[in-house]
Amino acid sequence: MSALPDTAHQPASTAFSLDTLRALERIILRLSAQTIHNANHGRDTADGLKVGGHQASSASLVSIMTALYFAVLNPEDRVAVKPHASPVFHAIQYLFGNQTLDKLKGFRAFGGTQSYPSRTKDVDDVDFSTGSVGLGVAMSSFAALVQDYIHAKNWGTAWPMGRMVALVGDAELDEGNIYEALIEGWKHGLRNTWWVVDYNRQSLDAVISHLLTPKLVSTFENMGWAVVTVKYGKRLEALRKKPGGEALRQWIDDCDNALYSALTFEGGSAWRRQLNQDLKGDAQALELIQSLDDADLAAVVTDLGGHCLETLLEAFAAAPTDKPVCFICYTIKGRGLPLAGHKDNHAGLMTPDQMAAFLKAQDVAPQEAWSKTAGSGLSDADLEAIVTATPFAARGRRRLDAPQVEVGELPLPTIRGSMSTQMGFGQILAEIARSDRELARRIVTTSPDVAVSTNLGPWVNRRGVFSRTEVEDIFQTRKLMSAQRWAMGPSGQHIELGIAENNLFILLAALGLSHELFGERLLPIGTLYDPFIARGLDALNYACYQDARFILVATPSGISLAPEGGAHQSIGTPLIGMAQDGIASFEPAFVDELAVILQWALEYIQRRPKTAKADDWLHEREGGSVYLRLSTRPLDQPARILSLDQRQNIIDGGYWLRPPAEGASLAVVYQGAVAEEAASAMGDLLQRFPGAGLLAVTSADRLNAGWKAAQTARQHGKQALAHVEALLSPLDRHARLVTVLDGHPATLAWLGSVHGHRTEALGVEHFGQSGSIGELYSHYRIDAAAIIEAAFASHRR
Ligand SMILES: Cc1ncc(C[n+]2csc(CCOP(=O)(O)OP(=O)(O)O)c2C)c(N)n1
Ligand SMILES: [Mg+2]
Repeated sequence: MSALPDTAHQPASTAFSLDTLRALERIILRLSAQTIHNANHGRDTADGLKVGGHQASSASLVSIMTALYFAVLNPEDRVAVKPHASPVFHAIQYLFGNQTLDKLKGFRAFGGTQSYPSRTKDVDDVDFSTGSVGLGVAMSSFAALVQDYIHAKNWGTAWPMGRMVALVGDAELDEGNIYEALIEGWKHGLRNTWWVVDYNRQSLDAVISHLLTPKLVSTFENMGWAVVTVKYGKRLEALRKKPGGEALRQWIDDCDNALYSALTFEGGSAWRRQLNQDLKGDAQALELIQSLDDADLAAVVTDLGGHCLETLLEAFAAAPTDKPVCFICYTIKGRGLPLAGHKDNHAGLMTPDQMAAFLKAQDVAPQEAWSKTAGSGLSDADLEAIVTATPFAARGRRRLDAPQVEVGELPLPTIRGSMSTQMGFGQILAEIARSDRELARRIVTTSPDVAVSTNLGPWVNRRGVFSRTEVEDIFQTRKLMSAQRWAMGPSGQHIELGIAENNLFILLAALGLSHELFGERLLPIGTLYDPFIARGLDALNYACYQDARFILVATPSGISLAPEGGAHQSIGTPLIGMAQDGIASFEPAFVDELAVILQWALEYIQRRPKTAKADDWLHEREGGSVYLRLSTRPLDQPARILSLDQRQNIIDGGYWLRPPAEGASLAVVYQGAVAEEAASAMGDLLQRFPGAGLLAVTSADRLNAGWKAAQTARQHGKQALAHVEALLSPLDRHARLVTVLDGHPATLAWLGSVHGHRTEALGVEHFGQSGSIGELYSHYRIDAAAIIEAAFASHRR
């Protein structure tokens, strides 16, 4: 067994007094409420749309975030902030000096702070983007796994191990992807992960059932987590010790969440009425209630652990370090605001009158609403000293980087005879695995239980499966015949996941940000079946939104998997590949094309954003992720050596397999596995349409993007010619196009708009039937006969 790397450091401990932290808490609550208030009442929005923002959800997390950022977190800790607490995060960043007042004033406006923390669009120190609830939570645990991966390789020594933290809304825990991540985390011995639940027992629509709590606790414990319940604050604890206090505490424990919320909203006199009535048999309790005035009574019965800095600090400091920890922190949604406790407060906004009263109560003059210190008792110099002494703020903005790994020429397998792109992919990766290059060391593969069936087997055999501890392959040790050698250990370079595509994409997001989070470059390659992209689509979008960099290999695809069955056929994925921002999609037909694309992709995923200025909210993307739609259908491989020009054309999205004569009246355009049908139809069509061309499209996405870019440039008065415009230029003005692919016909149908060529678009619109390739291609009309018929039909129009 190899030595385990250290776990994350103990929570930071600052010398700040509780009074100082309380002062910060006041400031942060006010700034977050003011940010939202200003966006809704202080700006002219012109279009009449509500701006929104979540004052109550933000207030709910203020104490927890104050404690964490000013007293607990270290710079190496990374945080996924509950999306609708974005204003709290930005207020803290503003105090740290990482955020400008202008951008706070521009909350939810063009170029301002984002509605939900964004790595790419916010200029301050966002660790993980959030927005689609549940995904940021899972991201924290996969980031912890990636951190373990890096340290198991003895990399990352310049940056200490940190704790991956998620600030979780309690209703967010309804998202299924969280439980997929919990199970996967358990399998991988997850650690260095904290999920801090903002347990306000309110969702967007309603107050939730209190019966959920024990279920949550047992679920987490069952998955190997420690659960720390932070229920009562110090004032409530102190009250308990007084005569009658225990009865009062018991009443609170038994109180229905909805009633507790309603009373919190109503305030002191309502509490008194209710308690006097419910505890009327208990003289001591009644006396205790009597001894408190309305304000004190309301304050003490709502003194929940999630708002008591002292209790929070103790809980964070005492948390176990050998396992992941879930803190269930009882909170009040809207705490400290007139919205507190109301069941409809999710999107509730303070009125201008309420805001004015709130500022007044905070001892803040209207013109001081944006002040960093007003009403807190702290001076500017105090604040400066506090920020300087805050461990988390010590290293400024924590966006790391890592050198790019040289890709060079990929070692290639012998490509001859008949081969599918999926087979080719496996063999190319196997060649890389055999090489002793840095490139091979930095590649990490992952798959949701389809490593073998997507042809990752040879790579895994050579490079091993990752596990923090050595696990022998019993079949291997017992010398039982098996094609797979699945020895597991810290040096392994394949992370095997259970069947959960959400987890695949979130792990790819974490692996693909490793250089920025942990200062170590990884080249992640994830494989799955093409139709199941849809299962994890939101998580894929999430990964792209954060500009994580990875290669996605999706195979088998389309109806070309034939007998494998209708339920596994994919139609819409080429359109997903085109429409998804941040990922360039390709569908090569031949293995030599695939090799060119893969080599380019390994470089493309490492490109840095063009401008890395501090206020670069436009985040001009350079490079991105890559999606390869591959096939299990074997095709005869062309015997050729690709020229530099051809290689470039393959990357740009297409090339003439048979160039058209000048003024040709027909072009057949194909993408992917139907290359054979297109070529065969071409043979027949040439007799009727001499000079017709055969265009191989390797990336409809890149062709389309290039066309759009050229159009935009021309709209700006610049000169531009897109690759697709140049490709189609030899054709006659009245030429016809027949496009064909094993996927939705709209993928290529737009080609007719480039120069105004009439187009017959063949493709697959319906699915669900198993069969042989011949039967299915004929049934769905993507075979040679259909191409020929379309060519003739188009000329009759
Ligand atoms: C995937 C997804 N579905 C729906 C939403 C809309 N939404 C935003 S917050 C929220 C409820 C959040 O409740 P909770 O997590 O308890 O947070 P709280 O505001 O109570 O702190 C919903 C449904 C979303 N952001 N993401
Ligand atoms: Mg909630």
